[in-house]
Amino acid sequence: MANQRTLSIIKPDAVAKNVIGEIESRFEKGGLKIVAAKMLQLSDEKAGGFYAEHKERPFFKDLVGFMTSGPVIVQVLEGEDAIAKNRDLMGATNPKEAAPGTIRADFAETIDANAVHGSDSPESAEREIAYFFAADEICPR
Ligand code: RTP
Ligand code: MG
Repeated sequence: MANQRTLSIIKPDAVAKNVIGEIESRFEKGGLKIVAAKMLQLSDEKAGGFYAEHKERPFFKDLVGFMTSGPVIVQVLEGEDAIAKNRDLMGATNPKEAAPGTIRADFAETIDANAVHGSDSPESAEREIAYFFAADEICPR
């Protein structure tokens, strides 16, 4: 599998818990490089647009409410098979089902506040990276 990029978000619960560094360390030790990053307070509009695929789901309103409840880190991770690798490091959506040693198992308690986001396909990675970053804000290295 070739070098890939994926969009990662450290969600408000993890930022509030002050575990940004510990989560970044998982990515770096897992072989992913941070090639772009910024801290943002998302608006309802920005968070809703990001999760547009879930617009009709019953949890959409709570999801937007949670994602705007405090600052997030949005970032681009790069590496071999980065999309799948990131999701492996994150663990299952529901932290109660996440494998031991994954970010969600170690830093999250509920499916609503589950510490991190990661793109789920090359198509969503491309859309999500462009949603938050201009080309000149990404620094391959
Ligand atoms: P994410 O998009 O945040 O990386 O999470 P994911 O791919 O593992 O899960 P996804 O199906 O895309 O859902 C997005 C977020 O919505 C919340 N969710 N709640 N109550 C529920 O049944 C439910 N299902 C999903 C989660 O916070 C999930 O991260
Ligand atoms: Mg998802």
